[in-house]
Order: sequence, then structure tokens, then C-alpha cells
Amino acid sequence: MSGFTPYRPERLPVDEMHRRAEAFHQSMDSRRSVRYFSDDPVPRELIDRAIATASTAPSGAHRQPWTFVVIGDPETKRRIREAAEAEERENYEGGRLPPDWLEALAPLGTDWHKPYLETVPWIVVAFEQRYGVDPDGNRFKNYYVKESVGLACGLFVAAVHQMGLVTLTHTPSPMAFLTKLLERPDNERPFILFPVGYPGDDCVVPDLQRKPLDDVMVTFPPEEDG
Ligand code: IYR
Repeated sequence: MSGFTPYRPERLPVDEMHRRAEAFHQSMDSRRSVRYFSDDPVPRELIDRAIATASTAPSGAHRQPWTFVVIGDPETKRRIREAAEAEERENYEGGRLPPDWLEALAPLGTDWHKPYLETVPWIVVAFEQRYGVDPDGNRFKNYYVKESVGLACGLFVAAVHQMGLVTLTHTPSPMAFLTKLLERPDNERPFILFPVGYPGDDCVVPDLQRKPLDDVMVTFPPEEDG
């Protein structure tokens, strides 16, 4: 650590706070997970910027225990698709997903086919660093790794949305094949795979509703009525 430095973010007028809060909520509420992508190219710098934004996330002991692997090479995308589809076929048709899980997925219309893994200009795979390795090869502990990487991935999703692109939080299961295929070291585990691009002209999304605020929030102690 390098000591402390003053931090004085601008204090906004309350009406401006409301305006920004509402605008940000509206923007994020318009985000959807997408499974139909265009093959239109996306500048690499935009992907870099989204990852830089993700990497601003808070993390346990500021260890930033994540690695984002960027894939634009068609042959690697093809190999990822092949391996992901083999696993998912086993899930959907080989009996690996129990009936209740299949039932929960039915409204989303998902199946083992993942053609978008080849269509998209970019795939980004977030890896969690279960432990760190210093330049001398010594292991050190990381803390709250899943919370940290989850936060970074949330910011990645928001960054992609903010620039007018779309993504999907894809977790082909099991996804150990990604460690090998992308030649990641032993301390890393795949966390989420993000196809990133523009939505395809054929893009549809399930007609989902988000839970109303009162279903996801309680006040404690409860406020008196009236
Ligand atoms: N990984 C599978 C199944 C799947 C699981 C959940 I939970 C989802 O919200 C969506 C899909 C797949 O990608 O199809």
C-alpha cells in the first residue's frame, strides 16, 4: 500500500442526484441478455475499455483476483463453440440437467445449440484467480474471490450495455475446458463467458418482467403504516 490520498468526489444538488439515479436505472433496466448476435465487427478498443471498467470493481484486500481473456480468432471461437455445445448437449439431452432445472429454463427457450459463440466478433472469458502467484512463483491468498469477480463481471455487463453493445452471461457447464483451451495457469478457474457484439437483426428476447422493488427490498425495522 502507498498510504492515503484525499478523496473528494463532487457533492451534487439533490435534484441532480435524482435525475442521474433515474437515468441510470432506466438505462440499466433496458439491458437484456441476448442470444442472437450480428457478426458486425466491433473495435477491439471498446472491449479493452469494458474490461478496464470491470477492473475498477472493489475486491477483497484489493487483490483484483481476475483475468479477462479476449478471443477474436475464428478458430478459437470455433473450438469454444464445439466444446461448449458438447457439454451442453450432455446437460440438455444426456440427462445431466434434472427435470426441475429444465422446467426453469423452458421460458428462456435455451437448448444446447450455441451458434452465437462463432457469430460474435468477440468472446471475453472472465477467470477467477483462486490464489495469487508472485513473480518468484510463490502462492499468496486471495480473499472473497467470487464476490470480487462477480462485482467485476457486473461492471463489465454495465460497460458493454453503456456502449450500445449486447452480451450474455454464459456459463457453459462444466466449463473446465476453457482453462485448457485458453492455456490458463493452475490458479485460475473460468467464471463467466461473455459473447459480445451487436444484436442480430433476428434478435428476440424472452418477454420477462423484473421483480418490483417491493419484492426485492425490505426495511428493517419495518416502517409503521400511515
Ligand atoms: N448453461 C446452460 C443452461 C443454462 C442455465 C441457466 I441457470 C440459465 O439461466 C441459462 C442456461 C446454457 O447455457 O444453456
